[in-house]
Amino acid sequence: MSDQNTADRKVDIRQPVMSANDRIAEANRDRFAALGAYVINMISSPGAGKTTLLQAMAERMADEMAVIVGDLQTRRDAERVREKGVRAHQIETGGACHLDARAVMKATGAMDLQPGDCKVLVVENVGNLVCPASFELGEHMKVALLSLPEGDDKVLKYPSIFSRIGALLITKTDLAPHMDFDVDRAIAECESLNKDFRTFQISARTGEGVDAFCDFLLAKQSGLTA
Ligand SMILES: Nc1nc2c(ncn2[C@@H]2O[C@H](COP(=O)(O)OP(=O)(O)OP(=O)(O)O)[C@@H](O)[C@H]2O)c(=O)[nH]1
Ligand SMILES: [Mg+2]
Repeated sequence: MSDQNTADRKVDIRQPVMSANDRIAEANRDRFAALGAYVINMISSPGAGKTTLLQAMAERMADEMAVIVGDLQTRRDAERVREKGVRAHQIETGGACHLDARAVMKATGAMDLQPGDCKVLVVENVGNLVCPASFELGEHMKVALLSLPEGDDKVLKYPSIFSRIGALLITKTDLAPHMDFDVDRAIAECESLNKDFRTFQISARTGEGVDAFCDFLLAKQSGLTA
């Protein structure tokens, strides 16, 4: 079979699947608006420090936040967040490498969140820099973490997520003396993809940048009702 014939026979099944997801994401958006919560979709490679940052955020705003966390298996991350006094729901995807809008809809139902229960709802996505970028959950903003041990060259290697984010969190900054991560390079490469994002340099270990990020999210939530 010629290449041309093979190309003619390809069926693009991605489009309808994405549309179904987008429809549910739209319903989530309505739900989040009714709750009055600012919702972020937190995305990074495995181990960049998402859950540790949520634990550090809980020290500042436990009563103002709620968390939905996705992993392939185990309830460990939700337990870690709950130990800090934050309402948290774990989604075990059973193998899927990303969360989709339906899973988040079911999770918000299971949590029975009511208007005013939280100002900020964080969805910690499955650790993966690729697949979560393509699935809208109904969030207000995608936030990506890039930790120093991963290297400063990752933004252009994984452009789909970094072109869609509203905040870039450069994490584990306490490790800077041991790493040759060029922060300016990572930011400049992100600016080449995306003209509208804020950068935060964060160490959940020392607390650097955590207050600033919490304040940023709370200001976003205030803006919802302003
Ligand atoms: N030095 C240092 N280590 C950190 C920091 N934040 C997280 N870590 C460590 O990094 C490892 C992974 O952190 P997690 O918070 O579990 O990362 P995650 O992104 O939630 O991981 P997944 O949910 O598995 O994708 C843990 O051993 C943390 O203690 C930080 O600010 N500084
Ligand atoms: Mg985690």
